[in-house]
Amino acid sequence: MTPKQQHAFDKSAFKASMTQHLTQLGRTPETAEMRDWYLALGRALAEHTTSDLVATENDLAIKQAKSVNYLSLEFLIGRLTGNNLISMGLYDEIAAVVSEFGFGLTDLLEQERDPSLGNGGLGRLAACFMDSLAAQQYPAVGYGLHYEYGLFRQSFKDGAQQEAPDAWREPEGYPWEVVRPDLAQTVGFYGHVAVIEENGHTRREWVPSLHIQAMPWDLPIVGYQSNTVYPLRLWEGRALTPFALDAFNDGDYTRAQQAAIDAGNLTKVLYPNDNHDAGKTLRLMQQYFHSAASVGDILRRHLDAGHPLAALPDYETIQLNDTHPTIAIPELMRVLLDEHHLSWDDAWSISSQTFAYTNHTLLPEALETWSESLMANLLPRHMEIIFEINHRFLQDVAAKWPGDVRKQQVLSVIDDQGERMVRMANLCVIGSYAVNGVAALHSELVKRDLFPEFDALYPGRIQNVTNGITPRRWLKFCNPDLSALISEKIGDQWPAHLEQLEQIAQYADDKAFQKAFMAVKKRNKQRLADWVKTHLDITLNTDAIFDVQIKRLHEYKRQHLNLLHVISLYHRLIHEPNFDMTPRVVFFAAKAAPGYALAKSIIFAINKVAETINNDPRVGDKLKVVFIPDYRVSMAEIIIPAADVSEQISMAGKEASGTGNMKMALNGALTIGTMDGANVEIREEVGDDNIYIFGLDVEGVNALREKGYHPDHEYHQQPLLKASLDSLLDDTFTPGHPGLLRPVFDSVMASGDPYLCLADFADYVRAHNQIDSDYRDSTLWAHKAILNTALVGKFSSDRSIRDYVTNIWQLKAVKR
Ligand code: OAK
Repeated sequence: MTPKQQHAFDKSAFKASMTQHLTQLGRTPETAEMRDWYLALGRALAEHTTSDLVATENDLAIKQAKSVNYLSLEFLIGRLTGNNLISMGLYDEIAAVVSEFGFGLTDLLEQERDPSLGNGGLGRLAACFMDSLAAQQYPAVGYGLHYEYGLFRQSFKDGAQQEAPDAWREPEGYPWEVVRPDLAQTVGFYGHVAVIEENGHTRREWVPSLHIQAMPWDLPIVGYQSNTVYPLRLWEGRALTPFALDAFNDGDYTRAQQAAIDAGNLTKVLYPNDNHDAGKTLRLMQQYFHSAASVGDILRRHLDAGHPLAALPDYETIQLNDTHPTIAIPELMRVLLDEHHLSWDDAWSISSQTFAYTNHTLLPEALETWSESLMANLLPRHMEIIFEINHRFLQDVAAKWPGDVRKQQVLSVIDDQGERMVRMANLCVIGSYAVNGVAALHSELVKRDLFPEFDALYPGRIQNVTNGITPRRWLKFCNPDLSALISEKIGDQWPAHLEQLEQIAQYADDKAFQKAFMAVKKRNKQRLADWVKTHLDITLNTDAIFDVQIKRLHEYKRQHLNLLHVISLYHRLIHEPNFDMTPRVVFFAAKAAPGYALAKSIIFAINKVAETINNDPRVGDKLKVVFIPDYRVSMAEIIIPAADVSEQISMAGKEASGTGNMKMALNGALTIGTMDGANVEIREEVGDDNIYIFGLDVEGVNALREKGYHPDHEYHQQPLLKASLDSLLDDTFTPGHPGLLRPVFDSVMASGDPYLCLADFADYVRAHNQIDSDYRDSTLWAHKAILNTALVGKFSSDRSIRDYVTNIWQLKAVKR
């Protein structure tokens, strides 16, 4: 318990509360199982966070302050119990309570299912940002969706990915969430626009033909060592009436329940696409539902606090996490125009000073567009408003560049080459007071390649905020031994001031510290090896290099380049009698979107290669390949502290930032990476000697494309590459079934190798050889690993949030 906290921890009261919650679950301490104890613990703790949440919400100082509203279709929060215990400063106290009941706290925490309410980077970033907002007490509300099923659970059948639904909530409900029926909203869809004549004026009003209730569920975001608790407010779709009474009375039970079935489907499941736009109607319905409910709640809070509408930008800012919540812009305009009867200019002035937009990708296939006819049907009034925004905007463009039709075409919200489409990113840039990329390089490319005309039209609007990660979850909680070692040296304030880690650098050559640091790494590797033994029955050598690539499976992230390196090592072990290598375990963990065929082929190939290598007695324990199924936050918490090498090998220009790169460096892993995303800034921080950079940079990629790239030249010129690729065609890895891995071969040969794996292969192998030799010098390696932990303080999400606060949001902290 920290001095900052108001209430002292009352152990016997807490034990009584847990027992009481067991009773509510229909159990006694004698009959309760581990899961019941976990639920009782969560519920007993949630009593405290809920009361702090309500107190924070009603705090007058917060109502009078400016807040950020973080709108995101994804919040990949991970398990809450352990993390909240850390933030509440109750970890040790609760461990003692739980042990008096006869359990270990870590075992109990293992009972929690991850709330996997996101796909990958963008969703996890939103979770880190909520943690940092609360830690630094910048007033904030997170708005998301209450998916009944999160990201699918992954398993493998004969090496191929299988998907199963992720029912993250226990039948008894998730212990940390609180439903807030008093704050429910109603959201309309479809219908028509009525033209109303009123004392000589005409006005337009949307008459939806379908209404769905948005029921908010609040999850507590607990400030580190404070009693500030902000809500992560997740909207659930519900029918306004449970059934149609007329149909019910007619005996047509199916029709009677249709509304409930439709409403329940709205937030049934998270779309499993990462960096890819699928364009499904139900997805647009989710987006609008999320935006409308959130905008409604923001306005309610603003007006309830007694502030005038015109002052909205002084009290509320709305951050759009990529373009997924863009429809909030025309929604706010609609409410201001049609419900509050503001003039266009007044409404636009408010709206365009309220929204800000973060871009998370340059990949063309991820840039959202919606068919104009689909949108006009689902949201007729919003489509009118978008036309009006665009009409006025194109007048500005014409004024700036008279007669320049091309500028009009690329900047317009409507793409009219082919089926007319609404470009959500253009709408975002036009409707926001700030736009940002997520790493220095990425932000430059947003300006130079994605939005050069917007950058010319609105100088200064496009900015950079480099991503970050929360040090509470990604060091203090997941790596308790390293945390204790650090605190011994520099005190225990670093989780809130990560730049203090720099003081560790002075111990990089201290023999005793090196020994302690590497002993921690070894224990973390053992913990992972034990997990692998238990769950996958593979025995690992913890003296081997633990070489880790964990992230969504995507062609641009180049897991198949890593695979080619693995195959090349295998090839050399088998065919070069004098080849020696430092023992290595190569870990992969990755989910592929269910509809992404090549990504699934790469997973299958990795599994087949792993099977062959792991069972080949000629390899011994020199090389093992482990694909950890069902990658998720709680798995990352075990893998990251155990990593020696962090694979960040995307083709330059494609990975906006990456955040796994930051997590592994913080935990003392060395990066092998391209000059892409935040790798560039990690290198700046840790120095060239403590990172392994390889491959083409953005200029190199562009130059090669200019010149003409021929992957078959690489294939014919590099014997090791050729041999590695050829083994994908024969039956080396699929005995008796040659050709099963051809899709991976074809992706780099027949399909032209769009992400230049073969062009970067030789330099990648060179960098890995350097790692192999450096790792043998354990003093050298310890030195480099320590410096990684010491020098990546910049990548705390606390710093990212301060950048947003100072350069974009203009908030003041409210200390409670
Ligand atoms: C997901 C869906 C659509 C567009 C982007 C994403 C996404 O997850 N992008 C990722 O965002 C992370 C957080 O900013 C970055 O670190 C990753 O590089 C980027 O791919």
